[in-house]
Amino acid sequence: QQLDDFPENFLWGAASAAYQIEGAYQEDGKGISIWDTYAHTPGNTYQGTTGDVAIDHYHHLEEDVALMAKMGLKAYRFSVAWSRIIPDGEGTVNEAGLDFYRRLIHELRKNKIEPVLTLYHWDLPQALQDKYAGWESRQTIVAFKKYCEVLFKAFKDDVKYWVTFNEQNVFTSMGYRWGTHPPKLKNIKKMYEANHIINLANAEAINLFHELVPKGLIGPSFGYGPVYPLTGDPQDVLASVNADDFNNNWWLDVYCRGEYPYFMLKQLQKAKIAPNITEADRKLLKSAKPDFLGINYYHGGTVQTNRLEKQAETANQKDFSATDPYLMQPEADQAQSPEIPMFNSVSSPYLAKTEWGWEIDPIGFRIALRQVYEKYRLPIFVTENGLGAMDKLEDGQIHDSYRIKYLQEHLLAMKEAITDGVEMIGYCAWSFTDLLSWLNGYRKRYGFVYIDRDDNGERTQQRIPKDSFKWYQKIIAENGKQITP
Ligand code: GCO
Repeated sequence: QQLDDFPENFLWGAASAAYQIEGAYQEDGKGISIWDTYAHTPGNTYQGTTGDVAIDHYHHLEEDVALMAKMGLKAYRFSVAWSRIIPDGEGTVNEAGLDFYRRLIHELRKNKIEPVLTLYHWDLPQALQDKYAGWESRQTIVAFKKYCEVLFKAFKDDVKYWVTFNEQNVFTSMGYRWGTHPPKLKNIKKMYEANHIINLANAEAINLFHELVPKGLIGPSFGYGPVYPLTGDPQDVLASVNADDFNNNWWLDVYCRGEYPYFMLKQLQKAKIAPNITEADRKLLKSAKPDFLGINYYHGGTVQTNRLEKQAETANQKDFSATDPYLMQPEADQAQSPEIPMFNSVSSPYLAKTEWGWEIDPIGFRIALRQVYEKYRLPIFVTENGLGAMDKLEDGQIHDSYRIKYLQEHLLAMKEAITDGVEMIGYCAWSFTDLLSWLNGYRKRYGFVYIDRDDNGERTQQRIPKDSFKWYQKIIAENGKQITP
């Protein structure tokens, strides 16, 4: 088919997150976050890597933005570290913390790069965790609202695009279901409760934003993947319907429709693990409407029925990687709550995988964009998509043709989705520079810009544009006209 052009003002961007790049974890009055504490605890991260220094973006701000300008980026998505702004989460505002982001936003604007500000990318101030058990308490909503108000007021004239929560589905599943992120719990009742509290915080932030920043646009970023049944057996299809609720609708329906998905809520209530939802909560959730939906896309998932005889037939397909947060791994829930109807995650027989065992599925990207737009009819901002790989320096360069191929295929799928009719604001590749992977240190790299540092030390922190840098530069310059070579 003849593909439509990208919209004229399409925001070609790249993304990052504070903890993964900034470093300077105790500088200029910053407080400690739950990620500082978690990474400092032996055994929690790959070879004990921490964000203490990360890629030292805090001290390379001008240099990093100059590289973005050189690339021609139209948008840059970053997150603000709450503990720089309010070190204990709820008390005094730290002007020096605000100044850092002021400088960043100023540099971006000067270079005609649209800032896209994420309010929460997982680094909760430790004090709120200690005092209130973090997202298990409604006190944290009060603190979050205050933090948001500070940022809305400070940046309302300079930042148009705002993201509330990054991948609520991922950080709550890792933190409360699998115990691989802070607060390192395996307690699904608490997971659903924390999610409800975060949903309320999300709604409060959106409503406050619309009051204080009427010209801006705000929405959450969700880690979305389509769900495929392994076969056309109605048992597997039913499993995929359950998995879609469990993985996607549970969050997206609340964000976009202001209510929980009906069947799943009933199931959780029966299993006595549903959150405590008051009438006032329902009203609040209904009242908050995001202006766009942020989608982070890496891959979807394939499921089959959890009937035992069916499972035995395909046992060899259950070889998925333990470090993949986008995979449905319902065993933890089943063990704790056998009543909930479930499914089993299996590898797709149709898809190749990355070095990290993540399925490569560009058609799934088109499907994802179509599904989400069909259901919620909100403009979509792709806030993350990219390939994690073990890049190797060769004669001072990175020849990442595999990344170019991956991105090419995904951009083409996105272009097809636009031609299908999906309304899109922009696309932020993950990530601009290499950065600290939460659990994989510097082995797993995503950037257009290589950073000379590794898991054992800081090295030079030199910035080296990869081959993919030039490739993306050209895509942007031509507004995506020639995606295939
Ligand atoms: C990693 C992850 C992250 C995420 C990002 C999610 O390796 O640590 O892949 O980089 O993609 O933080 O928003």
